[in-house]
Amino acid sequence: MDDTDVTNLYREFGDERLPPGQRETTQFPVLSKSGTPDWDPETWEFTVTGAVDEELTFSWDEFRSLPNVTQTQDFHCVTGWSKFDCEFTGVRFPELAERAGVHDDAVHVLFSAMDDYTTDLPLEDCMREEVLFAWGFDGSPLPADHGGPLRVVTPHKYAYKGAKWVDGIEFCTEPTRGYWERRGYSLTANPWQEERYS
Ligand SMILES: Nc1nc2c(c(=O)[nH]1)N[C@H]1C(S)=C(S)[C@@H](COP(=O)(O)O)O[C@H]1N2
Ligand SMILES: [Mo]
Repeated sequence: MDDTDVTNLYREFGDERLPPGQRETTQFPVLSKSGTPDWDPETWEFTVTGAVDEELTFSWDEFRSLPNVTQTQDFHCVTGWSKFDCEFTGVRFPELAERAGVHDDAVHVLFSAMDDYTTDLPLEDCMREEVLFAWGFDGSPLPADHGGPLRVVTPHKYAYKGAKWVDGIEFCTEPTRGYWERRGYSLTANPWQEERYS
């Protein structure tokens, strides 16, 4: 394993790489609340707002020019399947947070997406090397149905914490609730504790 392989992060949370109640699949199923949104690289914008020194806006070209990493990660869906060894390429969450200058009183992050999906996480669960804004999968552009052009991946959480078609993040001084979190899914979503519902 090298430092771009984060598949051993499970050791922080449990004994087994495959979380309890999950089965491994080699497929990559698509789960979306609604259809795959269209996007235009000329008008696409990504915004960083809220409790930051400087609110940021990126065009597609600007976002693609940010420093990026390629990581091998596992992917755990709350509906019970896990896919091992996904290779994602993208921008680390802390990279963006540093550029914006997150205020000391920020505690939570709300991700928003082009299909009006939202999801939320405590800031400390986002400030990790393996939380990526990914535009590449297995050496190719991220497929549109898996969230292309840009999605979040959260290998330490169930995958509903990773917004596909993400186009904005807001740093919040109070906890907030995303689309599935308002509908009964777990706020914390730790797969090794089987935190599926709240
Ligand atoms: N924008 C957006 N992101 C989303 C969703 C969605 O409906 N819209 N579904 C979530 C859920 S419930 C899961 S399990 C994963 C599925 O990702 P996949 O379709 O690439 O397998 O995306 C998550 N991110
Ligand atoms: Mo899901």
